Amino acid sequence: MSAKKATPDHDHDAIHKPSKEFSVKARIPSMAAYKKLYKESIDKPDKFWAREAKELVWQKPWSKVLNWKAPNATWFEGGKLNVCENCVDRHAAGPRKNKAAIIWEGEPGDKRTITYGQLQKEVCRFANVLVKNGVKAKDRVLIYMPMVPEAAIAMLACARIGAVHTVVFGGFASEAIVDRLEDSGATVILTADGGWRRGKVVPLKPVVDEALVKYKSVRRVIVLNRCGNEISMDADRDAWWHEEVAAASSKHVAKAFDSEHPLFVLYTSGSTGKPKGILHTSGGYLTGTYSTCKYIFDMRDEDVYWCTADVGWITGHSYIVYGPLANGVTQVMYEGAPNAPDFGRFWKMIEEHGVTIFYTAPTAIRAFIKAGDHFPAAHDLSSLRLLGSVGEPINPEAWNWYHKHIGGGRCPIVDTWWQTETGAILISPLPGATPCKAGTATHPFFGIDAAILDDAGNECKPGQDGRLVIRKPWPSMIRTIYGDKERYKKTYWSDYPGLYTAGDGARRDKAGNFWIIGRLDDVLNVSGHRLGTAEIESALVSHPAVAEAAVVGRPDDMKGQAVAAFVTLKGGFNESPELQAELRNHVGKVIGAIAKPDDLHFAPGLPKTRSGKIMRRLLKELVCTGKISGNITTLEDFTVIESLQRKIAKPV
Ligand code: 6R9
Repeated sequence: MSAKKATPDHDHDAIHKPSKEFSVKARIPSMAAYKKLYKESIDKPDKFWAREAKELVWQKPWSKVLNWKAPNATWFEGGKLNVCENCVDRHAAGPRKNKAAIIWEGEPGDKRTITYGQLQKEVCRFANVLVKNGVKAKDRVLIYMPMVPEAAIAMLACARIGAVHTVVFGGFASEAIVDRLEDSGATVILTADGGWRRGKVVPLKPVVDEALVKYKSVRRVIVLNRCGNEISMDADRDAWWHEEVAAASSKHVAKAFDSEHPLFVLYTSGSTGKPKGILHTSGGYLTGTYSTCKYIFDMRDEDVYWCTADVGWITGHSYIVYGPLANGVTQVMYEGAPNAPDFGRFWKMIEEHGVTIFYTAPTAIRAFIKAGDHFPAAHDLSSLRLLGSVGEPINPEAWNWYHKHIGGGRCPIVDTWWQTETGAILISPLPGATPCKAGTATHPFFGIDAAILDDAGNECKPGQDGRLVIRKPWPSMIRTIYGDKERYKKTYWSDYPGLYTAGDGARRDKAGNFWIIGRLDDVLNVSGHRLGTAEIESALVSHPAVAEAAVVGRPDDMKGQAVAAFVTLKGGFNESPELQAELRNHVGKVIGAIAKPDDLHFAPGLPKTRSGKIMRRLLKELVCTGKISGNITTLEDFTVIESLQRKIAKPV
């Protein structure tokens, strides 16, 4: 690297220690307490994880905590549990019966509160519906729904009867459904007529119909009436959710399944090849999501927690459905877009519901910064006590804004690093213990043996870039790529035999903090210098005119790779050759001349996945070939690519 600091200006280097007030009440109140328990969890992982798992309800205890023969792990062998019972019944049977489990808002403003007692009845009814429709343990059920409580109910009902759910984002097109049906062999689909997004109905059932023209093996489609948009129903194949549920009993006995019983398959799209079906199982996954919620979000009975993810993303699985419900917390769930009707929506909801813990993504934070400080300023956000971030490296500009304008300077921010494959958070501050610094996910969670290795497999020195690996198995880890054990081994376990490679580049500082510098496929090599996309993007975003930036490499005869940057501007700033030059120089000042973008394109928007990640591979294709031909089924907004293609053809 040519420079150590991406953004030396402002107070980006400030270290934010947890306040005394937060620490005294926190489960892990100091770094000394973290270090002690971390050491124990690494020296004796069986002891640590057994203690965590014992806080769940097991119908039969395990005989062995871990059976490990890389890359195959069996956690809590011999143990039997029902995941749904742990998330619902055990709360419904106790003092949490009348406590709100889900406080839901639809985008148009409709509201529902579902208590744990009611949730249990709904889940039981739907489990009976699935059974009546011939769904058995291990059968795959595809869920394609909007963010409504029924999406969570559908997932929990599958878990209850041992069926394997595979949730597909409500924003994906029929092609993505066909791919996932073919790969998973699902024969039943749970969907809705449509969902609300940005003031409009996004039709869902018609997309399913389109997919089923190509894929013929689905025998039942159960359709929730959410929006009342016109849809067609196939009398032999399709059934209405409300009619099925009306005829079903609200009593269902939860049978126990093996700890390694498959719980769900969630597809992630790689840059090449067909999407990978990440398989997670029951006992270990639930232990991991339960335990991380308890320590990292410091969840309490009195908390009102809100994670803004979609259930079609792993964050929605682990930190809307399984982790929070296993902890018996009250949570807010929201159907629509953050700017419906305007960018004040989230802050209004936090005020109204008294949200105490808020978990969102850097992409959303950058959109809020662009929209303006007056939106959060118009609301009382004093109920908040803890903030979280996930999905991408959070650039210091966004971190500081989040800390000041949402957290009122008082809330710790947990920058949580993890992946679909890891099932649960692996690297994150603990809010009552860890001194935080903008842009670092800080330290590994208990039981997580994270390291950064060079190409030869040696541990990198502080400041040196390398590959992020995990050296010991953990309970919520991926078990395989569905139907493709070879690809599983090759993708995650072959760079360094026996170690899990995350595919992310990272570096540690002298204090041991982990800094994630982005996907290894995205790292640039400019004249022999490795440059993380995250750093150059951070530097660009630290300029007052820039709302968001994406950086990719393009081949260059002289330098190997040249730096191409795409920049969206904040309101009030205009595209001009002067600003272009100023931004290039700004990167030069912040990082060093080596990182100065060779090309700088102003863009109206950046191509992103529905979960908010910038799709750099599309931008790379664009700067290398002038057009985009790769797979774009996971893209959120297709018009962004069209306008960028026009731009590249005719640069400023
Ligand atoms: C949970 C989730 C995984 C990839 C991961 C990394 C990036 C996620 C991050 C982060 C820096 C963080 N990522 N959290 N990078 N800091 N706090 O996002 O899962 O969709 O599978 O993506 O996201 O590159 O490898 P998934």
